[in-house]
Amino acid sequence: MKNINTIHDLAMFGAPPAFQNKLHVGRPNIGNRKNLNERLNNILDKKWLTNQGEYVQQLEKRIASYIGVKHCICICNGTIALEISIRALNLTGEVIIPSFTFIATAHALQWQGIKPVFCDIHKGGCNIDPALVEFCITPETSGIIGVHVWGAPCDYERLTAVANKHQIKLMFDAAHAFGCSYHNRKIGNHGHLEVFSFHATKVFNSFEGGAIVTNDDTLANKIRLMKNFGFSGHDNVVYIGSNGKMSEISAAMGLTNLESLDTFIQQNQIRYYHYKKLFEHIPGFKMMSLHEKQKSNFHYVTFEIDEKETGLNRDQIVNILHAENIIARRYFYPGCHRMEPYRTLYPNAGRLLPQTEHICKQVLVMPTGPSISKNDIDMIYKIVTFVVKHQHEIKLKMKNQ
Ligand code: T4K
Repeated sequence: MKNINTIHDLAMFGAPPAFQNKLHVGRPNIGNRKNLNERLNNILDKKWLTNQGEYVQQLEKRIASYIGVKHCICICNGTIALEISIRALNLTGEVIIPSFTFIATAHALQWQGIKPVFCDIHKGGCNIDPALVEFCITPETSGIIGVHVWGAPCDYERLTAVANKHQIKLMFDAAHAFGCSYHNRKIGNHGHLEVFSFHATKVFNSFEGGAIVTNDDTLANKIRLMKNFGFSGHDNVVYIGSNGKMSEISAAMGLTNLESLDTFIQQNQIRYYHYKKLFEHIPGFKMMSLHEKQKSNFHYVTFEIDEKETGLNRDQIVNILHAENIIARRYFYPGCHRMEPYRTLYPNAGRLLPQTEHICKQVLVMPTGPSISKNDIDMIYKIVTFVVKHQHEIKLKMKNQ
């Protein structure tokens, strides 16, 4: 399909005007600037920029208390946090993960010579299916990494049962799930450990950043050493390690944003329900539902597009929205198994991933967060309604180009 010049074409059909400025998924949330600037000045005055400084220590304590977990170790980003976690748990051979995740989950394994074994997700959601995990286990399997996609909790109970039965490790990529809860307990308390991303695009950001949280004292000590080259005091290296340290500037941003996190989540929630109220009237735009036992951070507004009803497929809709300056995203298209090096290494992986293949073609993530107003959402709704209503003319126009 060719990209149509949709601004021009939709306008010809009498569509509402396109947005003047681009509306993005993932605009950063920024807390109180005065507090941030004070902290930045303090860093510069004290000339202590990194290496487990005062702000990193404060942030670790506050996050641990917010989550209700014993240990929080701040790391320079979520990907390095995954890599260090994988090492700290001694994962080797094969590790089972979903393919429907950001590529970092798979790379963190492959980068260390461990084979990611892609498992399908369950119907009606986007998380790894515990029933299928069992079929992926071989004598080489050392662990499972569940991913709480869109902040929706994995099926902790069943994954724990599988991991215990086969005596393998269980950890979670909780990159999307900061501030989310399951059964009134904050995500971050399950498996051997859980990993957050504090990237700029996340509900809670520290510019770049991440954290590993765990209730296991021994593991926490090991991770602390590993993120600092394995140093235990001056001149004494006790493990192979890396440099996973968070800088003071990131921690200053983290502390500032933590003070506003409840507000960010409330603002997300208002937008989430505004989308829901409007879009439930649009055929073929099914909003991904929340788990009944879940408290969400409402950071992602995701739809499953049913082409039979919209008349246009997801990619056609994304092209049209982009031309209208609505920069919706296709996370996690085309699925890790269809990206390098995995598509070359495992060319047949898709045969075992029917639900992943299906969802990868249907998901659409809409712009949201405090930088998107309710009026913006009203306009997005009008444009989408228009597109669905005029699907036949638009399709004809596309065919003739
Ligand atoms: N596991 C999972 C499940 C993850 O989703 C991620 C990261 C990780 C692990 C790894 O954690 P980190 O190592 O990243 O801490 C973005 C993020 O870069 C990535 O962190 C995130 N997942 C992924 C889901 O989304 P892209 O390729 O979409 O980034 P990009 O540059 O296209 O930005 C997205 C949108 O955000 C843009 O349309 C504009 C907006 N934006 C972005 C930045 C960086 C801004 O407005 N300002 C900004 O500063 O990956």
